[in-house]
Amino acid sequence: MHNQYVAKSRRLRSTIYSSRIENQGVTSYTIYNHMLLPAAFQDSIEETYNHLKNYVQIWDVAAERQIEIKGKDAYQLVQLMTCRDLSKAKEGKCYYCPIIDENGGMINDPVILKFNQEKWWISIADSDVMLFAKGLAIGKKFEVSISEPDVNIMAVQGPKAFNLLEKIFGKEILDLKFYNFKYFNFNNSKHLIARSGWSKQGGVEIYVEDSQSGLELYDLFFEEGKEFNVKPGCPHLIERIESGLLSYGNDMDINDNPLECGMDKFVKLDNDINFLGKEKLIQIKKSGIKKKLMGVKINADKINLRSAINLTIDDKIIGEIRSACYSPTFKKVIGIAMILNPYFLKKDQFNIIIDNNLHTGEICEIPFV
Ligand code: THG
Repeated sequence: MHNQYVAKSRRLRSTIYSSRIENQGVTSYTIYNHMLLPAAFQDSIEETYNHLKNYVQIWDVAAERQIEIKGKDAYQLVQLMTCRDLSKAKEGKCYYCPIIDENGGMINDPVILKFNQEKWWISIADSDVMLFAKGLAIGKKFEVSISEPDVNIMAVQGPKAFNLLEKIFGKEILDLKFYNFKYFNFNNSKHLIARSGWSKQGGVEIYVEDSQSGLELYDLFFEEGKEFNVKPGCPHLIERIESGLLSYGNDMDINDNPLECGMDKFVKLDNDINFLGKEKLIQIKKSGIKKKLMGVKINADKINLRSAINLTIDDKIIGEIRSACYSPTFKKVIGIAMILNPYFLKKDQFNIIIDNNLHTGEICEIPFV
């Protein structure tokens, strides 16, 4: 088998960090929001897994693009798109929110930042939320402006993240609470920093608006981080599956609703907020969901998913596995699977064929650890 290359172009946007991570040995990219998102560096997947769980990594996650909603009707538009109740959202806080269509189908699962009632950022997963937002705003004649500002997020993730951050931003950074954000000074520039990130190893995300200052900060992290064994990294397949962080387009898409995705705590149906698909979700909740995202553990030592694989019991399909990896912690393959009713209620053994070989597995809860 040969490796294929993705031909870069203006359409597959580079980030402000691309030339740096290419010097630092990035070996593969995926495309996310029409932008390069690093997927691997030279070390093996198990080496980078151990490194992320013990030290600190700097990630180019600029592909987590911001959709800015500004203006008199900004709150109304943001609330119209999500089933999470944002009516009492606080300034300076982040909210993980399902964005859904008129059928309750998942459009995206962004982190939403509230600056104030008239300014929000939607930090999107991989789908064109700006177009969806523009369509709704035009149809509803909302007084808003919708844009994608050139914000390039750099994540600092890992158990040593705050040792490194404290060296640069001082003790004040230690007071930042989970899913809160604040501006911090660096040289003569201000950077929005949120305590968040697509791993469960701790850390922050820096929403870089001043790219020159952001690149100076990037370089300084590697200089000051030597004593903490800092390395460049990227969202990690094994760590994110073990932690139960969902990946839009892989684990769920427009054919799945947030109740099927286990997002019940982000679905508000019993007050008077107004969002698309509310009636539909009320109906679905009443009649009960027909499938649900669950964890699976498979007695195998290798898997490389490119598309979903069916899971069966006595040759009957009980669901499909949508993301998977070999877990060094569980010493078997683990994955995220959409399991049909009633099988998600029972934890029966199932069969799966991987590369023409039959394996057995079991259904479990998410997160795994
Ligand atoms: N950070 C930022 N933007 C993002 C992501 C991010 N945009 C794209 C993508 N990731 C969106 N998807 C997710 C999926 C899971 C989480 C965040 C974004 C996540 N969930 C936490 C959890 O499940 O514990 C927290 C949820 C909560 O309790 O509020 O972190 O990573 N800026």
